[in-house]
Amino acid sequence: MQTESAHSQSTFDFATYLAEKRVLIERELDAYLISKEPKMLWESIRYSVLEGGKRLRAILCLTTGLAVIQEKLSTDEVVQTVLPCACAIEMIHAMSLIHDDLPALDNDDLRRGKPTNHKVYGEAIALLAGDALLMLACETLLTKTPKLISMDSIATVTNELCRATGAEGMVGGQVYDLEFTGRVEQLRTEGGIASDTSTLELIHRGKTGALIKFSAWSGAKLIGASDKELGQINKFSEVLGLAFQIADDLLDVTGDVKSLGKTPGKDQAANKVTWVTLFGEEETRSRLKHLEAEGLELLDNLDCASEPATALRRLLQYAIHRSN
Ligand code: GRG
Repeated sequence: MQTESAHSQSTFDFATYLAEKRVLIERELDAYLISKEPKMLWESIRYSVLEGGKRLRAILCLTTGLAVIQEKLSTDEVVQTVLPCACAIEMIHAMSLIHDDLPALDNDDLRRGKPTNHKVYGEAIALLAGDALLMLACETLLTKTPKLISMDSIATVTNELCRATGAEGMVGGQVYDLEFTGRVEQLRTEGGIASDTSTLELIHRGKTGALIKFSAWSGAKLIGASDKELGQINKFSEVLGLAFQIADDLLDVTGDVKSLGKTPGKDQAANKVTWVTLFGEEETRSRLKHLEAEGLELLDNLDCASEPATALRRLLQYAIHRSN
């Protein structure tokens, strides 16, 4: 195991790292999603995929790919190998936001500082754009991943993407979220399942955690990480995914519409089960602090290249301390 040097931490320019990776990802997404017929469908797809977003999941995927120590590929070759997968992840993420914002679910008018997809294109097109993106993500991973990666490995990664997105992952988590909505008071007073936070973790692991875990795992897997390395990355990304969602819950009460780009206070208004609605702000902040320490410790024990190790540290801290 290699502990990252203080020197590489202090000289690492995280803002530039994020900006450069975002440009790469957005350029690639733009090329994959060239507008065709029917025009309205493609406009709707491009609106939600290309206009805004932190690209955290895609950057995580590229970073774990770069973190794998191997001799065969240059940095650029690693990035080109993992980029289709990173873009597929952004497609799945964008579709989940489109569907999440629909009146049948969260009924939001604002996303990334702009009207939500269904407000611009109507509910039917928004629904269909999401459906198309699901399939486009699989197609991208299967057809754009460079041929130097075996079809077996690509199939394994595609299968995991399907699992992370479907009933065992994001969709399942969203259903738990719906099931517990409106039951904050009941869970608070009855304790039971909520008293050991397992309700929250059940929701978060699926709704948000599964795609974040996949993002970290897939980058490393495509570059040939060992089972041991993948196990370590999985442990780290479980902490990251949970911390990311808890920070999101906190932002719902502390953020403002301008920096969030969406309407704050919606969790409380909808009586959603979140860390903040169940345990309050102070307890939520304390949980985040613990998760940050746990995540950083896991990274200390990760055997990986020095700059990506620093990037992973900063990604964890960014996920926790972000303002949007
Ligand atoms: C997958 C078929 C299928 C349906 C989706 C709607 C739904 C089922 C799941 C909801 C998933 C969801 C929207 C979870 C919330 C995750 C979350 C905190 C999103 C915000 O992510 P950021 O902050 O967004 O990374 P940006 O805008 O930066 O990309």
